[in-house]
Amino acid sequence: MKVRTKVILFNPLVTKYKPRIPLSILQVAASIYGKYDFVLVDGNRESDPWSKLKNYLDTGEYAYFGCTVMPGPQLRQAIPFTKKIREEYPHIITIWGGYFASNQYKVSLDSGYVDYIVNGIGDLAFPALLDALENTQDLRRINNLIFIDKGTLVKTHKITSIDMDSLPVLPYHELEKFYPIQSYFGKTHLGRKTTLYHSSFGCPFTCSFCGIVPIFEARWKGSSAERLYQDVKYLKDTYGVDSVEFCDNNFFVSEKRVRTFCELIEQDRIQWWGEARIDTLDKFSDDTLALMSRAGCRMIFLGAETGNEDTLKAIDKGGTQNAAQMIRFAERLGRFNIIPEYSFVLGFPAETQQQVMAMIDDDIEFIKKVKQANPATEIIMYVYSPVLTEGSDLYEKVKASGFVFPQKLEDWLAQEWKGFDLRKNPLTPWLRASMVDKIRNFEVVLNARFPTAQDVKLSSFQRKAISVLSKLRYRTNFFHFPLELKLLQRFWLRYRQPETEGATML
Ligand code: B12
Ligand code: SF4
Repeated sequence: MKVRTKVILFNPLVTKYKPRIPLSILQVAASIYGKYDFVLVDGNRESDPWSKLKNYLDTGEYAYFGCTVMPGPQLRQAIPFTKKIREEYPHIITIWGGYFASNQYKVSLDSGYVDYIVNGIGDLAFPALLDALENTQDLRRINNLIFIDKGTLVKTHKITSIDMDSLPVLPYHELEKFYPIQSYFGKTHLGRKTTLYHSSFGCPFTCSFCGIVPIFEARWKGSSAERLYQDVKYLKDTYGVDSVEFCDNNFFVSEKRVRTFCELIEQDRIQWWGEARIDTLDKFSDDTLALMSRAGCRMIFLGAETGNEDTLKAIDKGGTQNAAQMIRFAERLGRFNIIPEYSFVLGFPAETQQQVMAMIDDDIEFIKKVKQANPATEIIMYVYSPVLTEGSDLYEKVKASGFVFPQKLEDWLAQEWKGFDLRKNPLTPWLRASMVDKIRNFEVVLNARFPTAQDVKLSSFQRKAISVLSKLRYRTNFFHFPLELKLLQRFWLRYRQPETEGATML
């Protein structure tokens, strides 16, 4: 084994609350394990991450800075730190990967301080890139790269799937050299020690609002059920993990894979959560749903998006998802003791302001119907924030409205763009403040009327009290200025928001 030049792998801060295991950089680390020396820096765990990076860089031993960048908060460290590295350590080669980097590659490379983008799957591209740079080989032959060569943007061939079973087990012991690994296994409503696990890339669908589509182009490939089980069992046996969040974009694509996994895990008493589509899951037999429940499936995140049939078509939700099915399925899943977690996207564009507002009102009514069918259904509400999905009708509409993404990388740090990817403050020309207020106020009342089951800190008295207090507002659709609820949520309940802090983790 020849150890060459050292690599820094950086996970910028996402959340200060109970950080999750930084899977993106850990998987990238696995791809060079034994070949290149690396250090892992987790911005979620460092009080002063720049000093940490600087200390490493000052040793003069490092040649590469690899940074994972998803949209939103990670930009606040990814952008200034990468820029500073270029200014203070110009010999360091900077490489970005992750969903922001892949979707917003142009603005990233135009900054002049991001040298290479790994576009989508990084497991083969990253070691190949390092090898090529070390040996001055042709980069154009490496898949999944984007870079600027003599002023021209080069986008190499992109693979959109990979044999997941061929990937090495993640080097958890390497992470432990930098951070106590047990501190990543947080307490959630699923269990005492919950971890994240990622078992597939992509999604077979092409919803036109979704950031997965431009990267994976409707491809999905998962590991085998056997490999999945083996890895979860390893986490249980080695670290005492008792619950898992499967953070795949679409965990339930294959009923056969899910069934086999459930049969294998059934005796292990692991509680778990995953993401699915309603129409896919509705095709699963009662027998499979019952098996999932016995095998520890406690909650499933489902993209409901909207109850409006025209909008479902317009956003290319595809498949066979429809409003009646969503209501029926919420009730059906409840029968198996699995909590449906329905996610809605409100505020899509329409011809007129009245139409936009009418769609928001319809969605509010629809959410109330879902709650009636199964009150245990958890509701997550987002305001639509455009994603660069060139060519889709939706994106054409977005462009026609006058919406433009930031033209300079640093513009993403401007105050007005900070809430954009959190889908809180989407800066879309068709949305008026009154519309965003209505969505947010409804959310406050809804969350008060039905406090989330995911917040294990809330006592039953607190749940009951806030629920009773909001009953009248909810029943009469009076959502204006819910100040009393906001104050209680903030100061008494210290309420968490699953849509920004993650689906289930505390
Ligand atoms: C876990 C997770 C989080 C965690 C934080 C993770 C962390 N880094 O600490 C939490 C829950 C906090 C989170 C928050 C948000 N998230 Co998030 N998150 C995820 C999730 C579910 C898993 C990420 C992961 O670990 N994947 C596993 C790894 C192995 O895969 P990967 O990241 O793709 O990495 C591979 C390649 O991309 C590449 N790569 C990645 N990084 C790098 C770096 C280098 C140097 C190289 C070479 C290669 C490389 O190589 C890797 C191996 O092949 C993804 C969805 C998904 N399935 O990936 C969404 C996802 C990335 N999140 C997303 C978003 C938008 C957010 C938010 C900004 C908004 C929101 N409301 O969800 C918030 C931020 C809120 C806040 N307050 O901070 C979107 C991005 C979509 C887009 N438009 O581009 C995704 C895709 C979810 C989705 N389907 O919409 N998130
Ligand atoms: S089903 Fe979900 S993950 Fe798949 S393309 Fe649609 S929104 Fe994206």
